[in-house]
Amino acid sequence: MIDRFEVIKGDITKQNVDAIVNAANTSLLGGGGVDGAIHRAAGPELVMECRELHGCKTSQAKITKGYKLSANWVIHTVGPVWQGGNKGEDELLATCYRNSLELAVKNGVRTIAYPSISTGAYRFPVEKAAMIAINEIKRFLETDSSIEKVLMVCFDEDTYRKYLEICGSF
Ligand code: AR6
Repeated sequence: MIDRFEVIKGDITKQNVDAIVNAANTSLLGGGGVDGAIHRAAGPELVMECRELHGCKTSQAKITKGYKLSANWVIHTVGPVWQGGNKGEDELLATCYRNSLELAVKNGVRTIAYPSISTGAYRFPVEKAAMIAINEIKRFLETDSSIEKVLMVCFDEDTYRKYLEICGSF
């Protein structure tokens, strides 16, 4: 199972995988951070398809094509905004990972890359988010045999180190 999950440092838009996950907002119409980078790399057709989806609730996931990306699919999920930890943030974040993985499997995705959902503009503490992300992905891989590879793509050094550290402790 361990070889089916890997933490790397890099740019998610450059990954050669079947699907990349977007840390979107409820409008699904784009934004800053990884969302902005994915929309820029995919081209304007992505937002056109997103408009047809009429938004997405926090912790839910929706799928579109990848357009100019090397990935065939973009799975958009909306992480929780960190509000101190007593507003169900942990469970909402865990549900993002579960829902996006389920949607991936339904669409025949075998390789998938994740950004660190909610730890940028949404201010979720990175160590806590890493625990939740890695726990959910590993639990999913234990019961699923169709996903061949899950990459956790960390953009900055600090996030990368924290995910590596948490991954090593599992
Ligand atoms: N590849 C991988 N990770 C990236 C990239 C990239 N190209 N660019 C940034 N990151 P954020 P959130 C990292 O703020 O906290 C948007 O405006 C970034 O360093 O993108 O879920 C949406 O529209 C951080 O570690 O997402 C929403 O409004 C991680 O991705 C809101 O931000 C997540 O940071 C969502 O906030």
